[in-house]
Amino acid sequence: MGEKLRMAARVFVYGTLKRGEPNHHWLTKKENGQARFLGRGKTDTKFPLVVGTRYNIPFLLARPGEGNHIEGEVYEVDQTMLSKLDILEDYPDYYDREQQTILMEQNETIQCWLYLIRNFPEKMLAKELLISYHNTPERPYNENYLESCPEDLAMDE
Ligand code: PCA
Repeated sequence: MGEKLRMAARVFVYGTLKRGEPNHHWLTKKENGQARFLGRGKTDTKFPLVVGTRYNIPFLLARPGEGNHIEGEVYEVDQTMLSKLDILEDYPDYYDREQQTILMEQNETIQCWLYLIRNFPEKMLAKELLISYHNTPERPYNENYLESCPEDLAMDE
C-alpha cells in the first residue's frame, strides 16, 4: 500500500502537540507511526481556549462561537499515530475529538480532527480566552494531569 493510502486523518493541534511544545515528540517518534506537517492554520469557528488546572493544560472548550479563532498546526497522520494521540489525550474519557474546518495559512480550507473538552465547569469560561497556546516557565505544563478527570482538576483551583 502506498504512503498516501495509509495516511488516515488530518489533525489540527493547538496545544502541547505543537512544535516546540512539551508533547510534540509524540508526533515525531517513529514507533508512534507517521505524521506529516501540512502547515499552520486556525479554526474557522471561534472557540474558548483556556489554560486550566494546576497542571496548566490547554483546553479547547466545546462552546463554538465563543472566544477566538484558534491558531495551531495541521498534521496528516496514519492510523497508528491517530491511535497514539488518542491515548495521549485519553480520548474519549478526557478529551473528545471532532472534525472542524481549518483555514490554512496557504488559504485552503480543510477538515481536521481536533481534541476538545465536552464537559467542563462553567467557571472555566471566566479564564483568559487565548488565541494561541505556549508553554512558559511561569506556567509550566505538567503531564501528570491524566491522573484525574477534567471535572476533578477544575475543582482544584
Ligand atoms: N494536546 C492536544 C490537545 C491539547 C493538548 O495539549 C493539542 O495539542 O492539540
